[in-house]
Amino acid sequence: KNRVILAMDKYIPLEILSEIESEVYGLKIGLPLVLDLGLEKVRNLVKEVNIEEIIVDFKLADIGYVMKSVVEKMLFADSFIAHSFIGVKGSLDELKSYLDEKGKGLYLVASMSHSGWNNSFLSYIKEVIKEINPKGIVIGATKTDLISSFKREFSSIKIISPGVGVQGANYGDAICAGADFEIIGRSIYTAKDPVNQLKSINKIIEDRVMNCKGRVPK
Ligand code: BMP
Repeated sequence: KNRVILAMDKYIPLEILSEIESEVYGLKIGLPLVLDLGLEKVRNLVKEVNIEEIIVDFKLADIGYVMKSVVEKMLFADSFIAHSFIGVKGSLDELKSYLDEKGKGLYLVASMSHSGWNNSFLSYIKEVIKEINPKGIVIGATKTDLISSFKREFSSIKIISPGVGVQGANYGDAICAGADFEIIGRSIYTAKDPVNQLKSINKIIEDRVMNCKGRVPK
């Protein structure tokens, strides 16, 4: 089972992407990529690849109307990431019902990977997540305890986890703690040979998961 979501914040040529597609679960499209290539080229690139889930990550944080105006231009994706601190009424509620209507998924940011993220809003963020009931949440791989506690509290919500590799978390840590997928960007796309790099990462994760099984919270 593929456990990696490739964070594409920089352009990766189609020849490489087509070798990568069978090795990843998902592709996360970042704002830098869209600003570099333009929307049309991103749309065409996505059309050419065969990857289970295409996630657009602009970390939306706005009123409902504006967030809808963004996602309606990107309905080639399967799902979208938004912040949760923006709250429900007039914002996430409108985005969620729009995405539901279009058959698209929503991920909410629960806790970011960088050291300066302030977890004092965590109980509020949990309230928002409960109310919105998104397809998934984003929790930094650098915070494995939080991953486990969210997994226990929100067992049906998928956890995707960035911060692996360049940002310091070890491959497989987040999954052992209960995450469903690890989001990995620079460690793959800046590698000399991204395809083989990804294959070795997958192997490390697989070995790690074998050894942590049983301890992965259900
Ligand atoms: P990298 O593996 O190159 O560090 O990339 C991590 C990816 O995950 C980036 O696309 C970034 O936007 C995203 N991300 C993160 O690093 N921390 C978070 O808390 C949330 C994120 O979405």
